[in-house]
Amino acid sequence: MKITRATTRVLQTPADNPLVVGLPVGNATREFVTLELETDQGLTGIGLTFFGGPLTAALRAAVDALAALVIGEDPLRVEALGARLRQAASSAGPGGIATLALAAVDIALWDLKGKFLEQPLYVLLGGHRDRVPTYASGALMRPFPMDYLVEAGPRLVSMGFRQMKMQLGAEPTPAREEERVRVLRQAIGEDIDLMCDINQLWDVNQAITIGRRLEPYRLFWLEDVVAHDDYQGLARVADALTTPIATGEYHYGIRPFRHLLEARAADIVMIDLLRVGGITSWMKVAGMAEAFNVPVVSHLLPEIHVHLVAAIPNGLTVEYMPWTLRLFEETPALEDGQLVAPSRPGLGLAFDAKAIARYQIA
Ligand code: SMN
Ligand code: MG
Repeated sequence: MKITRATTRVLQTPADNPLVVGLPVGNATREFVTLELETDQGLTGIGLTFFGGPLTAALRAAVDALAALVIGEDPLRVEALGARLRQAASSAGPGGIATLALAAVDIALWDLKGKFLEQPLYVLLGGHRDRVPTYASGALMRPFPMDYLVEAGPRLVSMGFRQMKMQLGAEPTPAREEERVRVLRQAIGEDIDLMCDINQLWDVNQAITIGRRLEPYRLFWLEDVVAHDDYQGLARVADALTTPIATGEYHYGIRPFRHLLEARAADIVMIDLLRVGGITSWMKVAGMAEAFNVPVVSHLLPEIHVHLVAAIPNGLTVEYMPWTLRLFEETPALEDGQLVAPSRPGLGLAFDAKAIARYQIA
């Protein structure tokens, strides 16, 4: 099989979240770069990437440039092509746009491999199980008023979620931070897993002080409590608290995860499919974490991550952040608080022509 053509698009959607009900959306937008790799066998692999912000046009140009380097090549040789692209972009890497663009190509190559072998990706990558726990994300954000949390938490439970994530980090005192968790925990009851994301807004002492106050609420994890590359600081917090510390979404490539794990800075490793560089690299980080007895969780893109978390023995849960679901025709079903991996070959996803017609801007 040979790759014959690469097509990219920029899609722009409203920056809403269907899990947020009744709050003003505003006119903010999100942009996604999509990739289609066609082959001489009539199979097309799809990939996508984002995080470009104002650099989305540059990210799209990077995907075009890297995808051009795989034209005429055999898409099944994912490592060979990955090495070639990494080498080609080495002066502009190892992080940033080069890695985000590489991720789109890598995802499309794996989609092609699955389609060629007529196997869903989660089976191809290990097939540990066919469904995984998932948690509602982006619905309980730090700017939202407390009375909204009280109403939104139980609504997520009634939608079928058994796990959900809130954010902290913006309240002026530890007591006010604790109050948000206390009120939400009371609203959702004891049986729901509640995660909490700080997005690097605390320092080590705040994280330990506030983290200790939060222990009675039995959080499932505390995420990115301090700067993502402060491995020693994260390790101090992880040591001081019984609540598991999750981190990893901000790292590019596979190597930082080695330092994270060696420093015992994470009880749970979160891997961002795009920043890590695609499916090939995601699986390597998951294996590294397994060797340290550390579970892994995903960041964004639930429709792709369901395959990866389902494939491996140490997959804990998939972040259900529904930003990208509207770009696809059919997306993984939510059943009993779990996300079901598609049984169609490859990613089991197809870009929705109506969404492309509506959201394409370049
Ligand atoms: C998050 C970070 C960056 C972009 C989107 C979402 C957040 C999460 O930290 O964990 O979902
Ligand atoms: Mg996060």
